[in-house]
Amino acid sequence: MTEKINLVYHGNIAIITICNPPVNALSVEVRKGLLDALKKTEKKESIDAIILKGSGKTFPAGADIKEFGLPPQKPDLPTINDYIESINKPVICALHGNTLGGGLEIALACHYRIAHYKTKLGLPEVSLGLIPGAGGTQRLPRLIGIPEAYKMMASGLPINADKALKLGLINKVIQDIDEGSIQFTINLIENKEKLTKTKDRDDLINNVNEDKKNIIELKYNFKKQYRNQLAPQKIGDCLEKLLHSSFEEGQNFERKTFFELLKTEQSKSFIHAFFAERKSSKIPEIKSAHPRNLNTLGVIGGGTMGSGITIAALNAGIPVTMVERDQNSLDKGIKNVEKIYNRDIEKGRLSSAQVEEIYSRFTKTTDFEALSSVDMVIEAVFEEMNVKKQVFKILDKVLKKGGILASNTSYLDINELASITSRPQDVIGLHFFSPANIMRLLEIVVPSKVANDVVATGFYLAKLMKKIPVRASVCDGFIGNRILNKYGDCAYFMMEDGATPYEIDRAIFEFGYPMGPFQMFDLAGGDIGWAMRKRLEPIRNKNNRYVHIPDKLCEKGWFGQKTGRGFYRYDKGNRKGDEDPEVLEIIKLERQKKGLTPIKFTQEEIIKRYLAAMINEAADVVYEKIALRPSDVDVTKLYGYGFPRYRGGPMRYADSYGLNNVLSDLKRFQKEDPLFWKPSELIINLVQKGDNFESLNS
Ligand code: 3H9
Repeated sequence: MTEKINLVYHGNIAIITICNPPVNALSVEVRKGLLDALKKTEKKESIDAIILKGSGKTFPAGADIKEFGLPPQKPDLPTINDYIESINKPVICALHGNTLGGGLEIALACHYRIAHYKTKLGLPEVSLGLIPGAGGTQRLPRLIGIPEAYKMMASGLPINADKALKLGLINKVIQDIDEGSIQFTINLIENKEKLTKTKDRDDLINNVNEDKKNIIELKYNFKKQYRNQLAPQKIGDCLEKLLHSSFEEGQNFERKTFFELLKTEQSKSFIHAFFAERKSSKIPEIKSAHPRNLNTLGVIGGGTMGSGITIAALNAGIPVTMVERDQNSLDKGIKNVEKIYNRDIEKGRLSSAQVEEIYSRFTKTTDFEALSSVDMVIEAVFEEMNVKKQVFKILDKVLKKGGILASNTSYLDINELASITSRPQDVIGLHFFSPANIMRLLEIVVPSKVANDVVATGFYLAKLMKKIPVRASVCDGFIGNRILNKYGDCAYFMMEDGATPYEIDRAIFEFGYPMGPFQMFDLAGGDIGWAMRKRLEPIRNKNNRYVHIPDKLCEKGWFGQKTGRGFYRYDKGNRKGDEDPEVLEIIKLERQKKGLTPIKFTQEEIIKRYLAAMINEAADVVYEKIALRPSDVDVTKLYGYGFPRYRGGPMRYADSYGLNNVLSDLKRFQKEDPLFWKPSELIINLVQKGDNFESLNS
């Protein structure tokens, strides 16, 4: 056999194992080898049954995504699946690990499916902007019924082995893949079980009217839930086809739809995001260094960030010592942590015993000396340089040699913080996003003097916490907030120039964001931006345009949701917010003060400006090497700022929109405000060379 396929015989049973680490993706060599092995074993008279398995960690986790976009190569997966199904000997697949996508589609075509009790089974193609393309939409409903199959495929979320058994997706859950599959197969042979082909089953799809109704209803729900996304709707189309066609016609329709989707910008953007988030942890520092020990963690501060970081670390199995300056603040911090765990218990996500076990690793104190032996301390105190410096001075004294001092600052200069310690090589920025126990992005900010193994430890911490790390160099706001400031300003300018905050929010929501910038400012709290603007006031370039409207709202104490008023009114706990005529009045007055005649902005124009501001600043962030590569900016914006994943991130969006188009938009806007809209050198250079951001990702 090829090196990707291993074929051995166990008496009258053939065992075919797919060996394509790390996830046994179904590349062309795997497909060729698999088909050869199947043909060989089918012909062999001494063989009564065939077991299909995956080596290492998993049964195949899907098609080889790297092959998407290349000319298709034979044999294709549907052909293999049809072949498996047609074999007149039982084909049993023994599943384990992540049996996903094309991997699960192979399983669906087998005559029997048994799974190790820890197996995850799913059809996650929607997360690549695709639909299952090897019979999944036609076979899965025949095994578990249309509503369950549609939910599974539209969400893309895997289910566990027990649920799969309950749904009828698998025949048995086993404890040991090798022994269990052989025993199961011996029993089958002895009992001379009749073969059932999935494609011939119709017992769960014979209620056409009821199923039609279900599909229409689910399609409608998924349209809202997966706003603007093509694939969940297309799965519905395939299910409708299934109701009125033969298996073969249904499968052909599915295949055609799969290839149509593969050509879309949505699918290309999703696939870009998949690889971008895996690339972000490939950084130069890690090549030459190993992480330091990370067995214990200190967290300073029990506010929203400190308690979130504490929970993220405890959940990752790391013992945490939380330090606060006095007992009162410490009690609040403990309450913040307990509130989250109590909710986990209430919702059944964790048992009381599990939470007790977690608490046994949680130490709370007001004594900084308690940090003397921890491996890393993350400070999450008030966002003010002097406060942080005081904390770092204490840490410098208290922390053991080789201990790591991390700051959770979201803007401040970590080089400056490092410089007041005697050990700048041990100082790093770990910028968590709120709520830190939920948000997956972690910006790892690399100051100039930090040691490589400290950076490696930051990435290791991210891995333990199951976060998506992005490396950033030091600048005001790092990658994410620096870019946010720019398009935040752009939103303010459009507001002052004539658009209402509500029109801007609607346009950005339509683009695919979960909310617009003004809703986001209200959610985050206007006071935070206000404090930052005041901090930057002395060094602000007075030639830059400045919009006073947000300050006017803050002066009234309108900080957003938490005060019941911001750009919106949140009366009687209404969290969605109502448009506020008084805000519009304030805007009008400010315009009058500046002698501005309001301009009408179309939705398209709002999006163009907002995105151009974002892309231009992001290009500078790459040009100045604050981000290692454009795809790291995409990951930051996707995971920390709600950029719609089906658009792949701002840099991927810029490539699909055309960098020359971005540049001409910038030049048009530049006529109004040459400073703000000055095109990034990087964009100019790339357009001159006919290149795009993607060319800088490798
Ligand atoms: C499909 O099947 C279409 C069919 O319906 C129809 C076909 C006709 N291909 O994530 P990890 C790489 S669509 C190629 O860090 P984990 C990944 O890039 C597919 N490469 O591991 C990484 O490479 P590197 C449907 C893949 O343990 C390395 O493997 N399936 C693929 O954290 C390790 O990955 C999916 O969408 C692939 N399919 O998570 C599943 N998968 O080391 C996609 C991974 O160079 N995969 N790689 O950075 C996953 O969700 C996760 O990888 C998995 C393991 C959960 C399996």
